[in-house]
Amino acid sequence: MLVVNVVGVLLIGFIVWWFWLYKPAAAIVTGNGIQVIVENGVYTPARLQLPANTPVSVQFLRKDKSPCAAMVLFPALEISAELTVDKLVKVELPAMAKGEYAFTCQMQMYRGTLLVS
Ligand SMILES: [Cu+2]
Repeated sequence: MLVVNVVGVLLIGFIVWWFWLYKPAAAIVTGNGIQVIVENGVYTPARLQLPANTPVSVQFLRKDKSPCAAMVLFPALEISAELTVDKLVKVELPAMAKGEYAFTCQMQMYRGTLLVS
């Protein structure tokens, strides 16, 4: 019983760490844009470092067939795009002020962040 509880606590800890605390290094986006793979519940890369006040394009390649991955939303920018499996979908991002902007699937299971600086 104790073992079960310990495993449970570790599992919860891992989930908290994975979904809220873990912050992989940001990929730097240049004028050529960047490609983001949508697979296994994660955007790769999930953190994109962008220059402020500069429009950039992000190409999404969806490899996940589940309907969860079908949309990508940038709520703060009022941008959304439908993603087709195995097809590159280009999303043009406008010039943005400095700050952090989230992008997610429609259920917010896939999560990414734009770091504009
Ligand atoms: Cu989803």
